[in-house]
Amino acid sequence: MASPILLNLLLPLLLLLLLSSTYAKNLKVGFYSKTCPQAEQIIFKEMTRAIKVAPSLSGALLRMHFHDCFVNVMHLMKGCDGSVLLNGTSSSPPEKVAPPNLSLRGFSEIDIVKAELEKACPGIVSCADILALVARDVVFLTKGPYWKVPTGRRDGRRSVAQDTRGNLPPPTLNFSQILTGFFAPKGLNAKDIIVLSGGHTIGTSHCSSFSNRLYNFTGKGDADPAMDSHYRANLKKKCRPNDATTLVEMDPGSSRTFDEGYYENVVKRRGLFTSDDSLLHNNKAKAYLLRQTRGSPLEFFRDFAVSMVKMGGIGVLTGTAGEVRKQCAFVN
Ligand code: HEM
Ligand SMILES: *[C@@H]1O[C@H](CO)[C@@H](O)[C@H](O)[C@H]1NC(C)=O
Ligand SMILES: *[C@@H]1O[C@H](CO)[C@@H](O)[C@H](O)[C@H]1NC(C)=O
Ligand SMILES: *[C@@H]1O[C@H](CO)[C@@H](O)[C@H](O)[C@H]1NC(C)=O
Ligand SMILES: CC(=O)N[C@H]1CO[C@H](CO)[C@@H](O)[C@@H]1O
Repeated sequence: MASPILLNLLLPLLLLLLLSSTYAKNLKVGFYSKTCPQAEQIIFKEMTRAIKVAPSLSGALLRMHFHDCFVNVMHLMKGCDGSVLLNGTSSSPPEKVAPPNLSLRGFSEIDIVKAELEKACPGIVSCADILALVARDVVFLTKGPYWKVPTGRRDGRRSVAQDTRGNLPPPTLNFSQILTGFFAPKGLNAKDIIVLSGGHTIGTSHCSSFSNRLYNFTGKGDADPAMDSHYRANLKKKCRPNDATTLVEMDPGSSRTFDEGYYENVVKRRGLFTSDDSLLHNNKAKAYLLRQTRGSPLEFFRDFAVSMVKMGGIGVLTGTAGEVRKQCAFVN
């Protein structure tokens, strides 16, 4: 039997080893270049097909990677580990059915990609990496930037609905609340919020995610005075009170094109969520917003790629931690 003294010495060392295997620096561009050289090509080809058939998937799939990375229980170092895709067991409902994830779509598209990868290179490409590569591809396919995605993530083995609470930022929060409550604890900073919020240039939102700003902002049946009144009138035509099903474009008229339109909207007080509008009330964010309204997306594109790589490194499992799932909906 090991002596308690030996254990006392070994345990911290073991923990250190465990933790170091979760550092994002262990990811690398081209991780599959020997084990599955065609992996990224297979994903890109399938995404090209899918976005052509169902353009609205682009927003859903970008958001899915964000959610995967942010559901991060600190003591378990869980982050971009594909857990958002798990179906769970009857005794523990999966992240999929937790309230903030109800609006997630695109699971079956991930299953299609995974099935093709399993055919080409069984058991090699993780679901967590698929989400990161798919997010990059949908941005590129909607005319946004392209970037090299560091890979080598492994899939986690735990998913409970409980995990999403307190991890995903609600749209009703302001900039400083999102920074201190959600981004900073994950190693992301104010600039990352400003830049990644630009992801709202594609995709749709349910009316219920912002209808408080139209109908009942302070609980007195009032509207949010911070929202442009013409924009509000238009939204009210689309969204009835307590409307849980209608979808609206987040960047009206250009919600399938990744561009700087989001920032132009926010500057015009046409950000959909309080969290979007709050960028206008932070000096650093406002300066950034204004620069993006000058007609060139280059600064935003470059920054978006950098912040996506950063986000993609949150709490990843690498080396021999976790596993490579055979099916993204189930642990092996
Ligand atoms: C900063 C904090 C954020 C908040 C509060 C937030 C909140 C939301 C909400 C409430 C929706 C609408 C969901 C619905 O009703 O269907 C949404 C959609 C979306 N979000 Fe965010 N989000 C944030 C950050 C991000 C980030 C970092 C990304 C990715 C880089 C992102 C990408 C998207 C996309 C693409 C959609 C559209 C989804 C679709 O078309 O189905 N968001 N977000
Ligand atoms: C996962 O569960 C959903 C219902 O929550 C079901 O529709 C879907 O078919 C399941 N996925 C798989 C691969 O069994
Ligand atoms: C953000 O919201 C919190 C809570 O309502 C408030 O205390 C804080 O002053 C707000 N920050 C800004 C910059 O508006
Ligand atoms: C507005 O919010 C208040 C407080 O949450 C609630 O009591 C009231 O019923 C709401 N009114 C409407 C029209 O939804
Ligand atoms: C698809 C699904 O799981 N919908 C459920 C989401 O959660 C709400 C409650 O928060 C249920 O009413 C839905 O049935």
